[in-house]
Amino acid sequence: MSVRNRGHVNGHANGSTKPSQKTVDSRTDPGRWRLRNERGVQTWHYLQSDEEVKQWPMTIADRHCLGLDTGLPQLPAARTPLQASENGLNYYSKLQLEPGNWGCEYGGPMFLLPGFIVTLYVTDMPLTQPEQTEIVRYIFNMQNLGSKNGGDGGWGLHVEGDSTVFGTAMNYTALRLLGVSPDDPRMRKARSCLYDLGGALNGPHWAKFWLALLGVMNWEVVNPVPPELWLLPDWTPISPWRWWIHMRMIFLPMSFVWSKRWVYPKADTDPLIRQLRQELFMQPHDEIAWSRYRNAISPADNYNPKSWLLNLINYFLVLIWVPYLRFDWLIGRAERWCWKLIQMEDANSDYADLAPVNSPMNLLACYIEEGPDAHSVRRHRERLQEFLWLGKDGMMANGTNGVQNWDTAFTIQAMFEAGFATKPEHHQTLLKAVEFLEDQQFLEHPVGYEKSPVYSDPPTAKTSPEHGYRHVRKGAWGFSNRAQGYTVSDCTAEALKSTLMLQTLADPNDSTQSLFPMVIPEHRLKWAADILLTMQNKSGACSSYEPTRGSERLELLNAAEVFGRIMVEYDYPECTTACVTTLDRFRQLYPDYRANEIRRFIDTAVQWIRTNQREDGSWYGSWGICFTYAGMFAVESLCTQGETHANSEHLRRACAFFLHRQNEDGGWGESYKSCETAKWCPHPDGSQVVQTAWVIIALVRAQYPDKEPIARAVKLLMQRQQPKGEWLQEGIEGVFNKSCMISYPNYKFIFPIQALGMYAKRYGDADVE
Ligand code: LAN
Repeated sequence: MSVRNRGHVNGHANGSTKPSQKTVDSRTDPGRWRLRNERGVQTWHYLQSDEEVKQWPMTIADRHCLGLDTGLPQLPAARTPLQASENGLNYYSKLQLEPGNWGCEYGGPMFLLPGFIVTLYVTDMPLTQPEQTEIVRYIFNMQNLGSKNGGDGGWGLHVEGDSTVFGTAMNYTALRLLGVSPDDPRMRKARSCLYDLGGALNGPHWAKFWLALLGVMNWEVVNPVPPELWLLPDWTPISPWRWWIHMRMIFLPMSFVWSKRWVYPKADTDPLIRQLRQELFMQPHDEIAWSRYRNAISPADNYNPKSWLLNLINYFLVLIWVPYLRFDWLIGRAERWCWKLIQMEDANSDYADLAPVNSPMNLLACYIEEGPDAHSVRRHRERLQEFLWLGKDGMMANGTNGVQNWDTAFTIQAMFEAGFATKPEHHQTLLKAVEFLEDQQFLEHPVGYEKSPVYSDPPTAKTSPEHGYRHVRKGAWGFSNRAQGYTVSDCTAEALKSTLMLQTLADPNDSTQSLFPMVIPEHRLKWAADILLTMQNKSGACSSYEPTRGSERLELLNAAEVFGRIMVEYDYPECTTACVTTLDRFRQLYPDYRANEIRRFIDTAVQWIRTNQREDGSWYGSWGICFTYAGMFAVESLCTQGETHANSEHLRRACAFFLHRQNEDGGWGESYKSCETAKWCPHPDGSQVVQTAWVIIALVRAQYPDKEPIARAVKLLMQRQQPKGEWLQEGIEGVFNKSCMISYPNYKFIFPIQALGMYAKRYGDADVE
């Protein structure tokens, strides 16, 4: 997509503040939006002319995503679980996208769009008018108004959360930068909410960072982000390469921008910025003693208060390090090394970058270093487009540049587990899905790995500055697509597992023949197994992107305030299970390949799953809400070892945990508060389709001896099914960093389809009353 022909409307980026009524309170014609999907690179386009509309017809998936009538037929009502599963699949399979994958919005976090808008504003790179209109619509739709979260007019950290300064100050700013008038009644309400929370000065670190570079705050209010940390020798326990990848990859461009104290050059003359300086604070802007507010934060934002140690370090940095010891040569060296690492990150991901926080920050770093016309800046701008997603409520920033690999792998598994993989009518769908995965596997390691001193084949988890401290990736899959370039342990595992499921399936009519071709050849399956073998922690468990590189004590340096457990990689039952169950399947196919290592991996990982179980029989989930999600995974791990309810104390406890929490209507419903508090919290709306499906899958796998409670849960799924086979969106499904929720809208198809099919397979497909 070309930057040049992006319509420049509203004039916001050149300082004009005139709000255009076109942006505010209007919406675009939904019938003109199309999702383009080029080998998993997904972008939304607004068609200008009728001719274009004719040339590029809307797909069923487009309509589904936008909440329009899909035109799909009503299906004969399901009488049995398998029929219900099939009806669900009938609807859901129509949402498969051209390259073979599934996609959907991936919203939830409310701090992503504002970062985009601020970055595009200060770099003079406006969005098109239709995009602006839809973003404004989205942000307003997510405002806490009416019955939504107390209706105080603010925004939370995520769409279901109570208002915070972070959410409110940043989304308010984004709306203003998009041309919304401060006199709009919803903006007045937002300001009053912001003032009730103490104004923008009570925002967390990241809010202060964005508002400082926009020129609305002064850099003195931002706690230090010294790039010098990157110069520490690798052996130091606090070196950034040891941190969780998201934290270090955000710290990187943030420290670069902080070091330069870069401010939007037109800030002082831009009337809009001058207005924001009045609107966001409770005191006159000129009178604010900025440095006094470095640590000011509203209780609503302060999920994870800064430690005494971090506060001490910040005082040292502000009072001694920065004024007296931060010599120019040191600053120069630190900035140069950071810039090098930023370039490596850009090269490794073709400017997509790890996630939608570091992506706009890296864009800004390139803009500062190389100027507005640089290739790096243009390419960043193009790739930023992949994060923008149009849903029925407007345009949001997705949490990643899509959910392509993840949802596709789970869809294959659901179809396989439900028994559809051998049915000729579903063959094409599955073949296309696995062909998509084939196309998305990484075939090369990160730039520099092969020439680095830690190179080996098969690879290890060893890392070095020569390849930007990245984890190996040849043979791996990421969460979204190949173009993003980041190995994730469980994404690799789930993709490999689903491929193995299909590629080892015998033709039911001729068991000497396999039903699917070897879409992914043997050597590449082995590369993927090699990757999984690099993923294990000393504990036996697996983490998300890399094995743990630093001590949990690094959490003392968690400066973000709004998130918990972010500084290092942790042990996760979800990721561990994905790796264990996949390697178990892999060794059945290739029993001689690295057999001892795989056996040891599986034994220690499953042992970790056992010890990670809580007294009450549950496991805490970090990526889905919450105990129902993690429980489903952990149970699967134990089942691969031949454990069942009959022979395993662990599984008996796991089942008991679930059964004690089953609702009257037969389902399960767990609130996101479980993630925040690490204690079971029932969902305020009662049973949820997705969580009910997770528990059914766990109970069926564990061979829970009493069919009755499972049958009641199955009945709930069937009752909630709509006439066309779909299920409606309920509460948010996913989480990260304990406090931020994120949506997985395809889960309401994937897991009920799987649960109903698995139930029918095990207990028979009798009519459900
Ligand atoms: C994701 C999305 C997918 C998720 C799973 C694969 C489900 C998980 O099992 C492993 C971790 C992973 C890959 C994951 C990590 C953190 C992400 C990237 C996200 C939750 C999506 C958005 C989030 C990212 C950190 C958002 C940016 C915000 C920050 C606080 C850095």
